[in-house]
Amino acid sequence: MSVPETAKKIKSMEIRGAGRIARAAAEALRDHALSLKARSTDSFRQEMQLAAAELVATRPTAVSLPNAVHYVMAGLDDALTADEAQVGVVNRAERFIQSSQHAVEKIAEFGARHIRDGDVLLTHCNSEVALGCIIEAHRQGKEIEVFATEVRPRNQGHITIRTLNDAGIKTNFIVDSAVRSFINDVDLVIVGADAVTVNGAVVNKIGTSQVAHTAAEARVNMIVAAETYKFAPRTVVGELIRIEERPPGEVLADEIAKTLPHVTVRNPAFDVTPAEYIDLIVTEQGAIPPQMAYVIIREYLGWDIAEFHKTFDMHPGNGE
Ligand code: RUB
Repeated sequence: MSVPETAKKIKSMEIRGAGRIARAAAEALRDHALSLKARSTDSFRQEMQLAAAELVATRPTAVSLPNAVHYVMAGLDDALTADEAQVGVVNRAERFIQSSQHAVEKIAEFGARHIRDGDVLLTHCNSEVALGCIIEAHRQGKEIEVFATEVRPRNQGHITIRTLNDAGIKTNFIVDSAVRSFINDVDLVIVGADAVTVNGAVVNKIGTSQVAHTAAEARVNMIVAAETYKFAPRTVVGELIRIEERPPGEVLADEIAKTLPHVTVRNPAFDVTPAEYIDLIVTEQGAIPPQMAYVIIREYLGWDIAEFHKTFDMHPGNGE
């Protein structure tokens, strides 16, 4: 798919969910690299940088997107000819897509081990990796039941219940505000992530932090399923995750809003759950307590920190 087409689909949320967005961006960069007839390395690099910028600008919160783009664009490093640059980008894009798919499978395997026979689970939003864990536990023959929230305003819960239904998993569909009413029936909360910061806070769909707070108060464990490329390297140097605020019309019809001049509709798409509400983050490298997020950033995303060190002329980290 072309870069503008992919960017449009990410913006309109036809392509959504942090992992899928990252893979779609890698695919678009690969296809763009293959379509370019650049005469020089410089013009190839420029064209690729424009494409990368267009993709990164689509949605601001899921850090998997800049992480994927950064990984693929590193294929341009050290390329002496346009052909070498093209091969570098295409190879890296393929590698990213494959390792992302592998990560989703590994997390399902690891995450399923935290789900016991007879467990009642609760999930919020529509996370490919969180659902992967649930479906794997079911596939292993564990008798499980799920509470899935509606996820206002975009109703991602509808996608979740269809997936769970198709897998033959007993599911209860509830409105977001019913979480507290059912939390005492729940054994484990499992959600995905758009970003994990250096202090182990998890950025995920709006409402996740309310679910987490409710679970903590009821002494129900909460785990987060997140590939290592959801961890945000730049939070090490103080950069904050930008929370996307989407159009008010998603929450309240414009015709109604027009009649309420004193009312402002706020529509943040994500929120931040502090580390203390999270028991474990399950990555494809294994499960970690959220407080160990720095180790993942250091080990697997060191390239980004190394770049900052270069910028500030400091001693580089152990990145590629
Ligand atoms: C999706 C969302 C998901 C994470 C993780 O928000 O918050 O929980 O992206 O998903 P949106 P995955 O619908 O606004 O993109 O595990 O599939 O990467």
